[in-house]
This record gives sequence, structure tokens and C-alpha cells, in this order.
Amino acid sequence: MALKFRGVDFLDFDSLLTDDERLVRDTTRKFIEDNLIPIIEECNRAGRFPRELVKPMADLGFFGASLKAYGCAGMSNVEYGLVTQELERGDSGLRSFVSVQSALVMYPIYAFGSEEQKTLWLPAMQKGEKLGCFGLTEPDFGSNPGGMRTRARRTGKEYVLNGEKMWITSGSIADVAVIWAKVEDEDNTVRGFLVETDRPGFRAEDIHGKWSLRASVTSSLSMQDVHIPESNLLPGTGGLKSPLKCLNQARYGIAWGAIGAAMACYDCALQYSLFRKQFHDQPIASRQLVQEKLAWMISEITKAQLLVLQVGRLKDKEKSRPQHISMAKRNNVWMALECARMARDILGANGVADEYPIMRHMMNLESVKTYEGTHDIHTLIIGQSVTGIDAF
Ligand code: TGC
Ligand code: FAD
Repeated sequence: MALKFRGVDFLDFDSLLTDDERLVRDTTRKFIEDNLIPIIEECNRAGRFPRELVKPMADLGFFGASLKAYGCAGMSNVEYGLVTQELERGDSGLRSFVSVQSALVMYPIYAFGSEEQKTLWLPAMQKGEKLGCFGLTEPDFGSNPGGMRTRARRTGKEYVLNGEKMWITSGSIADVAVIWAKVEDEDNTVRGFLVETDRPGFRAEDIHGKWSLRASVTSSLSMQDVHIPESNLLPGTGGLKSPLKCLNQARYGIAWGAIGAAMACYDCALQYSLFRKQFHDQPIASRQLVQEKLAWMISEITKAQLLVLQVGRLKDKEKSRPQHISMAKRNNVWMALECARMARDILGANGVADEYPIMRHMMNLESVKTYEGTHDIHTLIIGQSVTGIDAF
């Protein structure tokens, strides 16, 4: 039975939002309801990215939404967060695509690029005419990207890149890859490069057999003597802090997005529990053990909303710290995964079927818990912040 999402707001969260913020949220919600919900289960089964949604999403200003120029929408951080919440209410894979395009490709071009790079890429990426990917993780370096082996060597007016990147969202559909590499002639400093994906020596291959984020493209990248002009270096990059600054943007969007997935699972379980009858012809919602699960979910969703709203308000005032974002990402993704597991339980056997969205969200959230810094890495980031001691 198809259950229509009704929104989740226990503590009058809406009253904390401006009219513009609510408008952005409702517009995105309608877009997802009309365009993604009818096709997402088919995409998930087939392992298909719904590429047909790229142009409509561009038209709504989703790409580079919080950037202030080059045709971008100039949304506040809270507005952008509400967009990612609604996208992930649909599917984490679609939110992932938007996060990568916006926070991990357009943002570094905007923050670290030359004027020529910005003019060349940002308007085309905002319109969805060009797609991007972000290559930081390698087969042997995930949580510890500082160990990366990818190298850039300077020869005359070019750089030559060699290395492997792994688990790269949108890798094989990207026109441009932001590649992080150590520059041999600069004491192995990490720097970012724009690599057009049709350059000789660049290869992207999809990773198959994923039980998570099936509606998102994930690839491995290989670079063998890829020559790029020196003008493809992102001039403002220097050191590991450059890619980590991009991750702050993306992790922030995930912290909102996870609430969307949790809301979808909670609302589905609530509606189901009210019509599903067991024992004495009574709905399962009338049972204390079921109510305990629903009460846990709505309490945690509400706390997560308040947490990420405060981080967003601080970010809008340029007062958020990376550790604030770590707390929101860590808490909200964990909370969403717990909600998905409880919601699945409430649906009994129906919970494992893709007639309902819960199992898909649960499987997606397993990746979300790992990427952009695992749950435990964010624990250590918070631990370092409060103790001053690095325990990585
Ligand atoms: P460490 O020595 O601590 O730091 C190196 C330099 O970076 C600075 N820094 C930051 N700057 C800005 N933002 C942050 N969040 C920062 N964290 C650290 C730091 O101050 C230092 O600066 P400086 O001036 O002293 O050089 O570095 P470390 O090697 O000990 O590692 C720290 C650690 C573990 C926190 C970091 O490496 C980390 O976050 N690891 C997790 C890796 C990760 O998140 N990878 C994500 C890959 S992209 C992805 O998953 C995309 S999924 C896409 C989708 O949504 O589909
Ligand atoms: P590892 O680093 O090997 O960690 C394995 C386990 O060890 C984890 O539980 C971890 O918490 C734990 N661990 C590691 N170090 C410590 C420590 N010091 N103390 C305690 N525990 C520790 N990367 C990109 O660059 N671009 C992308 O677009 C991208 N997209 C992705 C899409 C998907 C679907 C997935 C699954 C991943 C993607 N990633 C991407 C990669 C992602 O960022 C990494 O998977 C993540 O950073 C973790 O690295 P790892 O998988 O190598 O795990």
C-alpha cells in the first residue's frame, strides 16, 4: 500500500524557519514527491541513477545552491540544508549526487579556483550541463587521506598525474574530476587539480554489486600519466586542510539529509502501525512496545532538527566550527539508521519489501554512516576537540 509522506514536526520546528526557508523546503518536497518517488524503487532495483532529474534539479537551483555568484541561487546555509533534507527523504543517492556536484566540486572551484576556472565551470555546472566528481579516497587510504599515493609531477607548463582513487560518487558520469594529489616538486604538499575526464590516461570504472546507494553511481578512477596544463591546478589549495574544507560543506548537507531519511522511515512506520491489526483486532500502534519505538524516533528526529538548525544558523553567521559539523553528521546519521531499523521492525515482514521505502533507506544509510568521515572518525574529532588529544 502506497503511503504518502506527511512531514514530521513535533515541536513546531516550522516556527523557527523563515517564510523563504519554508518555501524552499516545500518546493523541494513537492519536486521529490512528483519526480523521484514514482521512480525510485525501480532505480534502486536496477541500480540506475535517475539522470533525467539533473536538468529539473538545475532549474530549481539545487547545484551550488549556497554559492553567491556565477548563476548560483545564493541560498542561505539553512535553506541549502532543507533542500538536502528533502532530497534525502527521497533517496540518499540523489542527495549524494547533489552534495558532490555542489559541495565537493563547485565549492572548491569557487573557494580555491582562478577566475578563469570559475567562469569556465561554475555556470555550466549550475545548469547541470557539466557534472563533477571528487577524488580523495584511495584503495589503501580512506579515513587517513593524508597517506594518499596519487602524485602530481611538474614538467614545463604541465602537471602529470598518476594514481588510483576508489569509491568515487559520480566518477563515470563526470565531465571533470577534482583530484587531490601530492605535488612531488613541492615537498609532497596536497593540492587539488581539475582533470577533464576525457584526457588520455584517465579511466573511470563503475563499482558493481553495491547493496547501498544503488541509485547513485560509484566508481574507481585510475590515472596513468595524465597530462594537464598548469592552469588546471586549483591555485588556492595547499595542504590536507583544503579537501577537508570541502568536506565541511558536504558533511553539513548530510547532517540535514539524514533527517529526511529518518522522517520518511518514521512517518511510514507511524501510518502503518495505525492500520496494521494484530491480536484482538487492535492496531499495533495501541501496543506499548510499538509506541516506545515511535516515541524514541520522534524524540531523536526532533533533537536532530534542533542540532542541525543551530549549526546552520552558526554557519550562516560564519561561526560554525568543523567540530560542530562533525557532531551533527555523526549524531544525525546514527539516529537515522536507528530509526530505519526500528521502522523496519514495526513493519514486520513488509519492512523488507521495496513496496515501502524503509529497507532502501536503511541500506543507503550504511554508506552515509561511512562516507564523509566514518561515525568513529567523527567521534575522535569531537574527542580531540574536547580533550585536546589526538586519538586517531
Ligand atoms: P590533521 O593533521 O588533523 O589536519 C590536517 C590539517 O587540516 C586541518 N583540518 C581541517 N581544516 C578544515 N576543516 C576540517 N574539517 C579540518 N580537519 C582538519 C588541520 O587543522 C590541519 O591544518 P594545518 O594548517 O595544521 O595543516 O590531519 P590528519 O591526517 O590527522 O587527519 C585528520 C582526520 C582524520 C580528521 C581527517 O583526515 C578526516 O576527516 N578523515 C576522514 C576522511 C573523509 O572524510 N573522507 C571523505 C572522502 S569524500 C566522501 O566521502 C564523499 S561521499 C560523497 C557523497 O555524499 O556521495
Ligand atoms: P577505513 O578508513 O579503512 O575504516 C574502516 C574502519 O576502521 C571504520 O570503522 C573506521 O571508523 C575505522 N577506523 C579507521 N581509522 C581509525 C582510527 N584511527 N581509530 C578508530 N577506528 C578507525 N570518497 C571520495 O573521495 N569521494 C567520493 O565521492 C566518495 N563517495 C563514496 C560513496 C560511497 C557509496 C562510499 C561507500 C564511499 C565513498 N567515498 C568517497 C569513500 C569514503 O569517504 C570512505 O569509504 C570513508 O572515508 C572511509 O574509508 P574506508 O572505507 O577506507 O574505511
